[in-house]
Amino acid sequence: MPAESRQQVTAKRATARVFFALWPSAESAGELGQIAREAAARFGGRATRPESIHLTLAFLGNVPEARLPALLAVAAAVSAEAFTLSINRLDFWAHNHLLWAGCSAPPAQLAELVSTLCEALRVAGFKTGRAGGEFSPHVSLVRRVPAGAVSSADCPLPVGTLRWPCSRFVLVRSQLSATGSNYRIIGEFPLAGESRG
Ligand code: 2AM
Repeated sequence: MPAESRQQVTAKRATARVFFALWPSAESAGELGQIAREAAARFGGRATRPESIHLTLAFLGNVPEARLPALLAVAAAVSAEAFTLSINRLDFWAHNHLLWAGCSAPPAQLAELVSTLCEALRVAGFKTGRAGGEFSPHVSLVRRVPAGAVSSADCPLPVGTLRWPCSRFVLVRSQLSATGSNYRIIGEFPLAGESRG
């Protein structure tokens, strides 16, 4: 095969691992990162670095790079309201050894954003999420917590309620490496109005 057409074939096959997320301010990420470090020191496992802390709205997995402009256009056309998350609890999923933070009462606007975004993606031919899985809003703080290390799940956040104003959502590209995932924001999309909640 001539070198040029081999390059063209490679370019066509290139994919990007991507997901849509809410990204915290540096301040909120710092506070959640501190909680993650303390929990990892206590229970074991790997704390999420502050710069990687996020809440996933829709996970797409590997998408052809050639489809990224279409993906950005779908998200740019989504109209949804701004809101504020009140992160106030820690919980643990034994099946994937994940300690996470969440809200006891997620705002209705969060579910609306996710359903509007996922429907727009579906119409545009993009597949999202875990097969058959419900959307469970969570912020992953410690991965690979050893089995049996966490005895009581669902406790209040040690710092009380953390307010996370959400006035935009983002498209993130994930690069897997030996030390974990590196994330890069490749698109930002505003939410309408003031972040309330
Ligand atoms: P997790 O934190 O619960 O592992 C980047 O990997 C982000 O996408 C993470 O927030 C991760 O969730 C989420 N993610 C990874 N694979 C996923 C899948 N198959 N379905 C839904 N979300 C996924």
